Amino acid sequence: MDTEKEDEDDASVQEYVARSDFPGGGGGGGTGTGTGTDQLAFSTGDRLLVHAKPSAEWWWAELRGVVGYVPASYLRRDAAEEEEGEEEEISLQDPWQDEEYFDNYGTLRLHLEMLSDRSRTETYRQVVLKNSASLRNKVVMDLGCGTGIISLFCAQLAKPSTVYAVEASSMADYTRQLVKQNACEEVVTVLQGRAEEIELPEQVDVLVSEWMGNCLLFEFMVESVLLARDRWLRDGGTMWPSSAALSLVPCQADSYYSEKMAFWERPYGLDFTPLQPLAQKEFFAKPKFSHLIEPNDCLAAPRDVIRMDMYTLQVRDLEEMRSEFSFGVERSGVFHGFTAWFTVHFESLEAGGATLELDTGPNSEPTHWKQTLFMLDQPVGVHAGDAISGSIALRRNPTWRRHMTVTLHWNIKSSMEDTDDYQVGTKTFPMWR
Ligand code: J7C
Repeated sequence: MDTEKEDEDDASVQEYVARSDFPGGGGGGGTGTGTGTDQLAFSTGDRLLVHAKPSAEWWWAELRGVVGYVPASYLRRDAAEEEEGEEEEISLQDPWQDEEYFDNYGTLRLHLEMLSDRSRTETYRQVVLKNSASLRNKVVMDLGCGTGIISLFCAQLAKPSTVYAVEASSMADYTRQLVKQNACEEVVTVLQGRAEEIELPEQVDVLVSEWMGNCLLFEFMVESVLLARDRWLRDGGTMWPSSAALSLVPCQADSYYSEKMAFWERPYGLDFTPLQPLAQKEFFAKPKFSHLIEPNDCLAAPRDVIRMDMYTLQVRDLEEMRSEFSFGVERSGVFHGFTAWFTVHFESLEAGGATLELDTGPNSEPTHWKQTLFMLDQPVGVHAGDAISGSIALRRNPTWRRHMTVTLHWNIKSSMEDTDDYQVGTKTFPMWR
């Protein structure tokens, strides 16, 4: 026996402790199609042996004799064994990555993208316009105002007493100039700083913000909005948006599947299928966030799976949001994955006034958010009448506070009379850590 080698191996294995639950992606049962990811599930406090660190984000680990990939940021070194420097290095990094985040918003690229999104920007304009009478003499906070467009709409279309335009990035300098250039400085006060840290001389009547990210929650700017609400919104004040919902639908994604997976079947007359497992990892492990689903690719009627009331939602609720779903398949086709998008609602300031909404789904004008596609590892043929049920869980990364994973479980019940066949699967998608 080569003891030397054994010792070497042992030395390279490190014990880590789970900071949080991770549901993994294996699982399954039934006839089992659509599973097959090699992620390892674990619970808070589990001790895992890490054998290899093939990438900064995904490590190869062992728990009770089972091996699989685990997200590195869910693990911490056991305090007793901690190697000098390592844990400290992580703790020195900002879990919010604010420097990078606000640097990005200090350039025009993202502001151009947001302002060019007509349905987004026009919805906020309509909200101000339709409520202009009630906004008279009101105090407004525009959280994360960017170039100040919403604040300028308020000053231009209504007569609020003050709008506090809060922006943490260096764009705030330009926002101040835009306010002046458009003769709104009597009404709009630009405050540069994080909304969590700024001081206002008064409570506000309306807290308006455009905080939504991919798949609604990514970036978790919503946390800043909730903290500002608790500190600065007066009793009985208004939140815009007032509520939000995440919608989900099982879908076909033929051209994406062909482009990334079927491609390897016979390029230039050659069999490249040994590359398919790699393609699955590279293209289907994370969601595709700039997807535009055709209404015809929806295999069932979409459902709202997560609902958020912006008055009652708490920061701790953001740690994990989950729900069950059940879809009746309405058209036969290929079930490639799930597509998600969001809608937000703006209640009227007037009793009985109409609620406005911004819908980023396939039946509305496309927005810069587009939709988010979650590909199964293997497509499954389905028929009209089949049922797809399951659950979705959005879990915030315990270390990196702007990131989350989305775990989907599904169970396909065939409607064919001669079979009681069903297939189940589960998959966890990091977004992006
Ligand atoms: N405080 C101030 N500004 C913020 C904050 C915060 N806590 N979080 C985000 N922003 C700004 C950011 O700099 C950018 O201009 C805009 O809000 C982000 C909009 N992002 C989005 N996904 N709607």
